[in-house]
Parts: sequence; structure tokens; C-alpha cells
Amino acid sequence: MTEYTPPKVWTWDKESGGRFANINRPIAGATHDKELPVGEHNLQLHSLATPNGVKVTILLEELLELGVTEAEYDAYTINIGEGDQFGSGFVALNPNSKIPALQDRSTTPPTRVFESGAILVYLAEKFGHFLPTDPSTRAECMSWLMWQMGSAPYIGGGFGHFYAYAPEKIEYCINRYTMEAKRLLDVLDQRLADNEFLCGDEYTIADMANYAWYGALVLHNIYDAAEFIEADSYVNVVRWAKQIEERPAVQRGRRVNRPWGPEETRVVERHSAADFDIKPA
Ligand SMILES: N[C@@H](CCC(=O)N[C@@H](CS)C(=O)NCC(=O)O)C(=O)O
Repeated sequence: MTEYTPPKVWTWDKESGGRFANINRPIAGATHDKELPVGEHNLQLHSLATPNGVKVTILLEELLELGVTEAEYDAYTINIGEGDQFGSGFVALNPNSKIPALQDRSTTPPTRVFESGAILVYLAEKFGHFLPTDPSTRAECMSWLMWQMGSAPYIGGGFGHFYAYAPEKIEYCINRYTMEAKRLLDVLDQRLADNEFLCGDEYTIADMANYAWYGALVLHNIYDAAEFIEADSYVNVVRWAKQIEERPAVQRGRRVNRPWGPEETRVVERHSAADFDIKPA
């Protein structure tokens, strides 16, 4: 490893290298003018089917599965590799320039929500599902939701980045974040040893949020790391993630805003249930 002595003041004078280097910048705000498209429904989602994105589409599909027709939504794909998150319309919805972002046009003026956890709470409260109302169970649900929101940067920005995306394999960084990723998986595994879902018997937004990340680690070999972290050894997490993944709403939610994977499974834009019937030509 080459020795690096940080200068007195950091300057942005070279690309860091590695995947996503082209979209990383040390400043906020729009880089270009671009209005967002608007569909027919009150709920307008601008997102991508990454773990942070699918949390929200899973909840919307679960609400629709329950018959909550007001949860119908238009979903548009934000291509973060091409910098769509820095367009003026998107930045007006989310000053942090990250997917997912939601606009609810049923209110006057329209309500914007950014941060996936905040979107889950907003929708769960608006429609009265998947967030327990009893104060103690609600506290447990919020605790696991916030735990997920706090832990994702260690999994994605730390472990995933240094194990899979960094331009060089740095042992110190991989050790630090693998240690943390495995500790987090063990926290979840121990909780799920005695509980069907994170808050007990009830499937909630905390399960959706955590499934999106930890399900990807234990079932979908995200970062090509399943063997490295011994994903199969977290048997309770595997059991829980498989159970969640069997749900039709989860299967639909995972397809929305996904411009990759088998052609016939992609639902790059979603405007109605019919969009899931797309078949290859
Ligand atoms: N804490 C945010 C994180 C969102 C996030 O990191 N989104 C990523 C994709 S998973 C993104 O939009 N990255 C684009 C960028 O960093 O420019 C949330 O949960 O909503």
C-alpha cells in the first residue's frame, strides 16, 4: 500500500477511481436543468431498483395487494450512473441527490419526501398499514427501521465499496467493514432466532427495509460476497428473507425501476399493474 499523508486542506483535483467515481462530487446541488416527468397518479416515485429503492416499491405493492387503491403510483427510473440525480427537478425533490424520492400530489401544495426510511413511514402512516400503532410495538418497528438506515452505509458504502468497487483491495478497509457487516448480520440473526419478523408476529416496514439490504446479501450474492462473509451461516436471516421473498408484492416491487436483469422481468417505468405483464417481443 502506498503511504498517503493528507494535505492541510483537501482538494478535489483528481478522480478517486473505482466504480461510481464519475458521479462522486464534494458539492451539492443541480448540475443541469431537467424537469421530471409527471404521471396520472397522486404518488410519483423517482427511483432505481437498488436496495434503497426497492424498499419503497415493495411497500407500495404491498399496499396495493391489500386493496389500497390510493397507493397507485407512477414510478420513473433515475439512472444514477448517468447523473439523473443531479437534474434540477430531482434535486427539488431531494436536495441530497439520491434515490428514492417521492412526491405526493394529493396534498396542497404537493408533499415531497426523501430518505427511504422517511418515505416508508410517510406511506405507512398515510394509509394505516405496516407500522404498528401500539406505542411499544411501534417503537420496536421504528428501532429496527432506524437500525437499518444507520447500518446501510456500513454495508454499502463501507463493505461493498471496499470489497467490490474500490480500485485496489485495501486489507485494512476490507477487514474493518467485513467485521462490521458480519456483526450486523449476527444482530439480525439473533433477533430472528426467536421472532418470525423483526417486531414479532407482524410483518412491518422494518422487515421491508431490512430485507432489501440483508436479503440481497444472503440470497442474491450482492457484491459477489456470499462466500466471503459466509452468508449461509446466518440461518435465521436466510429463513426470514426467503419467507419475505415469496410474497407476490415483494416479487413485483423488486422489478420496478430495474433496467437490468432478464429483459422480460424489467419494469423500467411503472404506471399500473399491467406493466408487470410485459413479455419479450
Ligand atoms: N439514506 C438514503 C441513501 C440513498 C442512496 O444512497 N441512494 C443511492 C443508490 S442506493 C444513490 O442514489 N446514489 C447516487 C449518488 O450517490 O450519486 C436513503 O436511504 O434513501
